[in-house]
Amino acid sequence: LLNLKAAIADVIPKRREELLHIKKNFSDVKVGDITIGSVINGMRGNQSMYWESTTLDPNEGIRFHGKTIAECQKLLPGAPEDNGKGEFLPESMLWLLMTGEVPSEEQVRKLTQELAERGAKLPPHTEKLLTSLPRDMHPMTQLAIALASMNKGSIFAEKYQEGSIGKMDYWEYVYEDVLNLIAALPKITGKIYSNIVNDGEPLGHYNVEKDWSYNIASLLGMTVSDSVNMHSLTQERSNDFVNLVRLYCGIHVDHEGGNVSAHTTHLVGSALSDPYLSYSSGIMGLAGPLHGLAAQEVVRFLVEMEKDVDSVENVKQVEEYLWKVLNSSRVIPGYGHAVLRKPDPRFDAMLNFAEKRPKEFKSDAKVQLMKQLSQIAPKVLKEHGKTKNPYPNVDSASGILFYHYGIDQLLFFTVIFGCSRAMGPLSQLVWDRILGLPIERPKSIDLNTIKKICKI
Ligand code: AMX
Repeated sequence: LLNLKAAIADVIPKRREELLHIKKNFSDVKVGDITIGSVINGMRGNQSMYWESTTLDPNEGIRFHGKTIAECQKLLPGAPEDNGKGEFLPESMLWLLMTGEVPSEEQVRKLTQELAERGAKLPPHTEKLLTSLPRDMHPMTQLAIALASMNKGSIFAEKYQEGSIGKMDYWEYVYEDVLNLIAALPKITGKIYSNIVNDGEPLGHYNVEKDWSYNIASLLGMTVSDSVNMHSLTQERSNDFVNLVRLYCGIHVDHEGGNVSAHTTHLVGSALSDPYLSYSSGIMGLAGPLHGLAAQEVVRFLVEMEKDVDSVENVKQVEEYLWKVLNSSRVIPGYGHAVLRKPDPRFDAMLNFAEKRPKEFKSDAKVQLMKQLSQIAPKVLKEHGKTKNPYPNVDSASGILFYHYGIDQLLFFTVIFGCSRAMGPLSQLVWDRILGLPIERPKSIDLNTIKKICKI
């Protein structure tokens, strides 16, 4: 089956049957105990959400339908022009997330083409709205506004209003919205970036023959053939940048269901708000400094630290700098995680990207500092003794690599994260409707109830 929707339809009957069987026969089986600690501490460790495609192992990191990042890098198809030497395409990951199957080259080519065609034209009102926004408006606000505005064209919302579709068919219309939303992201992202750096004037062309990440790069002004080529990149460096976007977007798609952006999208969608409204809400959460905005915080941190230390080799000075931060009750951005307890394999993947290109990155002191920090900070954080995970998360490497190629608008990084993150939570939204999951409504408890339970 070459068409993604048909491939999903093919696996639906079996999955529906499995979940129905579990619901009918095992609904009373206990998953775990909820403690008072979990209630007042951000629901940590509380296993109470169903998530279809990814799980986060505290030690091994993320798995996409059971596959690690390294396995995905081996198995998922890349762009034809890279001849197997580049990164896998986020389109390949989207296929895996939606179907649970590794796609063939041909399936990925078709999906790439379908997304490129769907994304060739933004709805005129969204384009106009983006043009009208203040140039200094927070890029994530611009993204959330653009996505929410696309709800005007939601096929699911329209069909639902008409009352013409049954519950088991909702997914088909949600799917259409989800694909249209993901397809629109390169143009929206390009428009936001050009609002910030070029007074709204386009920095590149949308090329319908190319893949989703290539178009993001082009519209940021970063390809040789389809952009104004903002930083006079050579063909080789431009190809590397496109592959950086592919890698970054391929591995940020999902991090199981409980993180703020994924959970928000799922929660809002459970009220049957359409995918545009649901993901726009997820984007609002991704904008927080403890979540997606951390990449920007890291770049700022590295830029400041580089000014303060004589050399990246000066371990003692770097340690002192870190202690200064910790002693002033600030966090070390890019370190720690709510679930992970080991270095983030996504961090390793980003670091490997730089390590594979020594000529490119060796003389970039900030990139070297990022690498050096991943050796020093865990020791300092362990000594500090508070954080449960003293190791680098993905954000400690990602922003600084974009910065290296000249994307220096720090607040903008999270928009690229927002492009990638659309794929996981929105695949889940399709599955939420396939499986007929209900509106979410956990029970909250007040202080008196807590005291009663604790007998105090
Ligand atoms: N630097 C200093 N202190 C840290 C720390 C860090 N990097 N990470 C955690 N801590 C502190 C916490 O603030 C908390 O202190 P408190 O008891 O005084 O409130 C204590 O250690 C225990 O926290 P935890 O259970 O280890 O982490 P958490 O689940 O509460 O929070 C996270 C997780 C990611 C928000 C936190 O580690 C953090 O703030 N990190 C820095 C920001 C960051 O890198 N965020 C990106 C996360 C990945 C993503 O979503 N993109």
